[in-house]
Amino acid sequence: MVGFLVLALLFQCCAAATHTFNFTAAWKNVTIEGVPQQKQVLAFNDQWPLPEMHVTKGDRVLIYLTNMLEHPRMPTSLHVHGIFHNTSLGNRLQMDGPSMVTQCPITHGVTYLYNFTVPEQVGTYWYHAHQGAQYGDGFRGAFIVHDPDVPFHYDTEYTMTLSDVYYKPYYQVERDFLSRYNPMGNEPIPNDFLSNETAVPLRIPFTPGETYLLRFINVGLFVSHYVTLEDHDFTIVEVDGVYVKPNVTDVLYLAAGQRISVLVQAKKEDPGKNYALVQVLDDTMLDEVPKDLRLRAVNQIVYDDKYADAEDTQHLKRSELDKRAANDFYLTTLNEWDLYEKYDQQIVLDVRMGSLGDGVKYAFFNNITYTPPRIPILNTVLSSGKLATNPAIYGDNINHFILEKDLIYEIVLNNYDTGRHPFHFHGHNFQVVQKSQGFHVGEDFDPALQDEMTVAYNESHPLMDFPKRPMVRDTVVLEPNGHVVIRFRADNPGVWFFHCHVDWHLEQGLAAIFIEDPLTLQKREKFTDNYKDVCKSANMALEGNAAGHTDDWLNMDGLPRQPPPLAPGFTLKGYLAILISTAIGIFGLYSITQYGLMEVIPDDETTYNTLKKVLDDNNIEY
Ligand SMILES: *[C@@H]1O[C@H](CO)[C@@H](O)[C@H](O)[C@H]1NC(C)=O
Ligand SMILES: *[C@@H]1O[C@H](CO)[C@@H](O)[C@H](O)[C@H]1NC(C)=O
Ligand SMILES: *[C@@H]1O[C@H](CO)[C@@H](O)[C@H](O)[C@H]1NC(C)=O
Ligand SMILES: *[C@@H]1O[C@H](CO)[C@@H](O)[C@H](O)[C@H]1NC(C)=O
Ligand SMILES: *[C@@H]1O[C@H](CO)[C@@H](O)[C@H](O)[C@H]1NC(C)=O
Ligand SMILES: *[C@@H]1O[C@H](CO)[C@@H](O)[C@H](O)[C@H]1NC(C)=O
Ligand SMILES: *[C@@H]1O[C@H](CO)[C@@H](O)[C@H](O)[C@H]1NC(C)=O
Ligand SMILES: *[C@@H]1O[C@H](CO)[C@@H](O)[C@H](O)[C@H]1NC(C)=O
Ligand SMILES: [Cu+2]
Repeated sequence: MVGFLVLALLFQCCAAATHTFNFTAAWKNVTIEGVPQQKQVLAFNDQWPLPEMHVTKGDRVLIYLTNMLEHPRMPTSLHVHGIFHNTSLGNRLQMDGPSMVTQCPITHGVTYLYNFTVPEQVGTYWYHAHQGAQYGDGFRGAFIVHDPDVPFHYDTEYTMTLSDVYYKPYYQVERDFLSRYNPMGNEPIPNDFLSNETAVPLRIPFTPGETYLLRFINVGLFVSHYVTLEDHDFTIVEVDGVYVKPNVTDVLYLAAGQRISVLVQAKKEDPGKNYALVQVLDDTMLDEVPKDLRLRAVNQIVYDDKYADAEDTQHLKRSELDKRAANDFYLTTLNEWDLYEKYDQQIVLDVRMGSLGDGVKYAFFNNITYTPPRIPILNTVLSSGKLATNPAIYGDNINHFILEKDLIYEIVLNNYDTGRHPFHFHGHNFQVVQKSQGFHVGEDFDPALQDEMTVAYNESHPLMDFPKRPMVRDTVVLEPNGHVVIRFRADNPGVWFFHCHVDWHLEQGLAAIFIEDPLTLQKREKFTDNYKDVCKSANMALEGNAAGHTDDWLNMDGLPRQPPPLAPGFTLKGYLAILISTAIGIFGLYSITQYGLMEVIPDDETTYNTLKKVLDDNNIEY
């Protein structure tokens, strides 16, 4: 037995390859096929789209990332979505990537090395910037972990990314979004969407008789996508890096961050035509659907270039797509991971949207909007000794929970909001043990009625039977006014981000932090010199509490906190009224002198446009 183990270890050591990627990130203006204007993207080594990364289970990955963003300069970081960085297996948490959580932001001219192995995972992942909503501007790509023992057969594989696209740089879109001139918090409407980073139909060659593995990844910032394929079946075999019992369907639904891999059996003989692989935008997520917004892409499964392009003859309606889309709750993992029958601790997270005193619309878990601390949370964990288990040293604005080693946790997510929220957990997969449908999907709503409209989880009256072998994944959709209940074992010491993968909502603060078994983490995790240099360049201390203090660990002076609430009795309507009367004042002025306007309008043309939109949307004449 021991001999066998040694052999196995030897085999692992020598068979594992090292993949080195050396990337310099910089802005670049590119022409995306089908997009009518140049788009500024984040390129690697002057190339965009970014490369797919392919590795094999057990391999070491070295990604050198150098920040050369200029005009504007801004920090960056890179996260490989779904990878566990399991410290029990020799990995390091400081390679996970979310800025201000497990690392300091990489500032201009600085290089950070992401150095990790993938000892226990296979399947479809992706990498993206984890700094603000930066990945929306193209800092994203597929990360595939090949399995030497893949449990199904295929001849050829294709990866296909799905995303939304904004023509303006993300930071401009975000500035208008998180603004008091957008008091309803309407999410920015994308200009278009992309299939594998282009806005023209993809052409995917098929050979009769072959079996294809198609890996779909939603790498977008916001909107979910449906995918259908004319006259062929999808057999789902993998979801978020987890093998599932083959499940045949003809409609897939992918929210931001999610992956689904399917097998497709090509026709046995040349069918004499091509077929439509249709991608449909989930427009119920948009507050308003502009008439000129494209909602469908008809990609081509090409048996022969000489055949005419296939059309979307089915043209499935939204209701039909919803009815037919595979429901992940009813999938079963291939390795039949039994339900955690009981939990040790329950954490309830109520999702709400609301305005704070600055007039901006925020997102909350239990009325707290995630506000990054002064120094990365990992720095606080590693420098605080025994105090690391004391929640007080992390401040009161990051929605943190200290988890105990090996306990089973249940997280209940109740959605007091009409939006869809794909929640992603770093460092873990979780069991999805309850998942309600959406309520009032796409309806107009009165925020005051959210509580009555919401079907929160009632533990003494669950909506559905608990599955014996629940679905396991790393990103799950919380439906409008519904709930989701997930369970996991705290078997991966770390500081794990839990957040909505609609990045606009993350920017509004829809995030929590799970600080898992920090004392064990302290024993395993040592900062590399490179990590320390990155913090030094970012002018951030390696030690201290959330506010950066080391003298008094409970002193929170200078801690970044959410803005104060709206003054009592000061309703959103009231706020809007003041805003509008101010606007009318300004626009009155506008009719007098255009120069005057330029001086009075605080910001710039953008503000002018958003104000105009507020007025127009409310049918206010000016
Ligand atoms: C990465 O590329 C840069 C620019 O070509 C080079 O200066 C640097 O030495 C490379 N780093 C590694 C680790 O290969
Ligand atoms: C891209 O184009 C915009 C608008 O013309 C310009 O402001 C920006 O500097 C350009 N960026 C790069 C990297 O060339
Ligand atoms: C990557 O990490 C491993 C494990 O800690 C270490 O042995 C190796 O030297 C690191 N590689 C580089 C290039 O720093
Ligand atoms: C998408 O683009 C990548 C290259 O970036 C390519 O390897 C892949 O095959 C493309 N997928 C499809 C479906 O065309
Ligand atoms: C396939 O998925 C559907 C839900 O989309 C579910 O009802 C069915 O039981 C699943 N079948 C298998 C074999 O997993
Ligand atoms: C959050 O705010 C809502 C609405 O103001 C209130 O009903 C609820 O009790 C608060 N929840 C918590 C956990 O404080
Ligand atoms: C939860 O379900 C129990 C049992 O059906 C019921 O008595 C109780 O009123 C429900 N609670 C809420 C808040 O709906
Ligand atoms: C991390 O590795 C340990 C040891 O193999 C294992 O028990 C644990 O389940 C792993 N955690 C995760 C999240 O994979
Ligand atoms: Cu969300």
